[in-house]
Amino acid sequence: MPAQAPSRTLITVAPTGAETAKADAPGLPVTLEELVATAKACEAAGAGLVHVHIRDDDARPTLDLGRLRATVAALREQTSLVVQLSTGGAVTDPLDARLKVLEAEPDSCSLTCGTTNFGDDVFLNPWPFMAELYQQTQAAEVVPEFELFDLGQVTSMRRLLDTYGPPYGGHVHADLVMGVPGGMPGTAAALVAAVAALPEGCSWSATGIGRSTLPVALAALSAGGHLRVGMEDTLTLAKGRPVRANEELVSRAAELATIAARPPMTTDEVRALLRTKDRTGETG
Ligand code: KMH
Ligand code: ZN
Repeated sequence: MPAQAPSRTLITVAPTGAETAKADAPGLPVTLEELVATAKACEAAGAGLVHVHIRDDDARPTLDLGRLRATVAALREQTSLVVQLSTGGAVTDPLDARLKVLEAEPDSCSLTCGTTNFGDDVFLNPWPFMAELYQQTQAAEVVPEFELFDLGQVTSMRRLLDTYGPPYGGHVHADLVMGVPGGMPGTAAALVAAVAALPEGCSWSATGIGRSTLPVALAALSAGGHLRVGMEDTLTLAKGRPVRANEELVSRAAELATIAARPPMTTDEVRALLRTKDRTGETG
């Protein structure tokens, strides 16, 4: 069980994801220019970390290494956000392409701790893939964020730590992704159960997909967690009110965190929490 609540809140923005079509959400950032503009606006609104999926010229998800490198470089140049690349990609992405993401040298990467039914699809994360990815994060000095879609995945995260030792930097940070059809529900009860199973000293954030966004954010704040928000997870601000831009979700999260007397962390505070490598001067 993690220790006491932190005094400030890490707000992660996940602006794009791999599942939503631009046609269905016009505010979704799918070009590099849109992504950088979104990242700047979200940083101004209180975000400290950006969780990145990129798209190709037809706005379809891609793991193209050249594009990933250019994205890391542009985000580093134009924002001070911690840059986290998704190694989850899209459900259609092969495992070997997902491993190569680390070659783009992000500050952090996501690392999902188990296979999950994902709506009608399967998000594949077999143990040998997780183990290989984890060891590669250690070698590449990239801080993993353990993505936990279900309670059993907490056990798999602990198995990784027990088998291969601590992550780069020595600090463990997890993110509860709740409310995916096939994963744990986006409820306070599920959140409390997952948090109780986390290792001592571990920091954690939570995000609730779709309708579970607000219940999960409020539960996370009251249980001492950090927040992830963004159009990867949430396309509706309120009933009948689509999200127009990611910064709306970040601003709302920052307000909630401030009401909880745990205002947003600065990007320097996020780096200190996660113990990311100083890559100043690197272009990605
Ligand atoms: N797009 C989902 C299948 C991650 O970024 O690591 C996986 C996902 C998790 O979004
Ligand atoms: Zn993602």
